[in-house]
Amino acid sequence: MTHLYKSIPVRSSEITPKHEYFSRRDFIKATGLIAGSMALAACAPAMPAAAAKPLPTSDAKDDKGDTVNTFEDITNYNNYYEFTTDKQGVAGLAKDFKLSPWTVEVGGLVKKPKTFGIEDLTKKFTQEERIYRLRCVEAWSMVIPWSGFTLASLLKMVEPTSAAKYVRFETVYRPEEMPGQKSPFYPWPYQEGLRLDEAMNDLTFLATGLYGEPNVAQNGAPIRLVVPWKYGFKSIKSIVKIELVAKEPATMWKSIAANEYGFYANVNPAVDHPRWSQSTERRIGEFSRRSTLPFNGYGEQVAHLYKGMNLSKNY
Ligand SMILES: Nc1nc2c(c(=O)[nH]1)N[C@H]1C(S)=C(S)[C@@H](COP(=O)(O)O)O[C@H]1N2
Ligand SMILES: [Mo]
Repeated sequence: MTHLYKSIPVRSSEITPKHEYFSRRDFIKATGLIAGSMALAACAPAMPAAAAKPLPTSDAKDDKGDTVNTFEDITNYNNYYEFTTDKQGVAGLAKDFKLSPWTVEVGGLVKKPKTFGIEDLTKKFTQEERIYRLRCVEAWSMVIPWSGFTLASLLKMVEPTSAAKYVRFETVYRPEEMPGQKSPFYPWPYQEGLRLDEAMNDLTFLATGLYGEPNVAQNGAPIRLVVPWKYGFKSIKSIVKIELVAKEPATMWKSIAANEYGFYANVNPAVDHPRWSQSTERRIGEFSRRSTLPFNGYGEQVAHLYKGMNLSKNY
């Protein structure tokens, strides 16, 4: 059968570095708060309850001094194709997504395979906050305050065997709750992967919380991966399965378009996407574009993982 799969539909406004261009959201902000909330009330889905509470982390900064994005931006501008390809439509469609009961099966090449209930994961592992930049391959970015725990702490518990070289992740498959999964254009379920040393790096995080509260469905609740030095599509949402494997696993976007979305997908301003430049990005909430940093600004922690690899190649 021939591939029906579509590639990421990117509006030219997302990728053209034009200072005159304002997204609808920037425009709402620029025209003021009252007009903004009216416009949102008229056409945006209801906000989750957490938005009504005071948000203690709203002026927190990342390691570069960049302020976190608002809870509203983070939870209303999402890529989550299981629901829809419309970033501003995910929140509404994800409202009734069932977050419990939830289990994560961890197995494959490990000595102690185990299926964890989500409560085990949020209680048995020390939860910490990590403020990370998220750089989407479509050239927009945000700063997001997650909470959760390192993937390394989970992997250590199941004891990978010496044959384990990669980690494979799988998103839940529930087409009755996720209308996008009825689309024949994508090879569901969404799957992703990391090399074992990438998975064990201290930056690699399993997020269960956002803005000091439990995470919300549109951002990948109840548990999602966050790999901040890679393009956002590596950070797979709503995980039900983690498998240690010997060979590089198939990943969703690579299986759709290997020339556009590689397995490694490290943020690299020097390697353009075949259809657009990766040298700059639009930080959601800002008016002008900013330069994209190698490894999304995390090179000190991770560049050593790629010694000897040709980084000018799009892997
Ligand atoms: N299961 C699943 N995970 C996913 C996606 C998706 O469509 N499905 N989109 C990815 C992409 S392209 C990005 S940029 C981030 C967006 O995360 P956010 O909505 O929490 O900002 O999630 C990633 N994880
Ligand atoms: Mo993305």
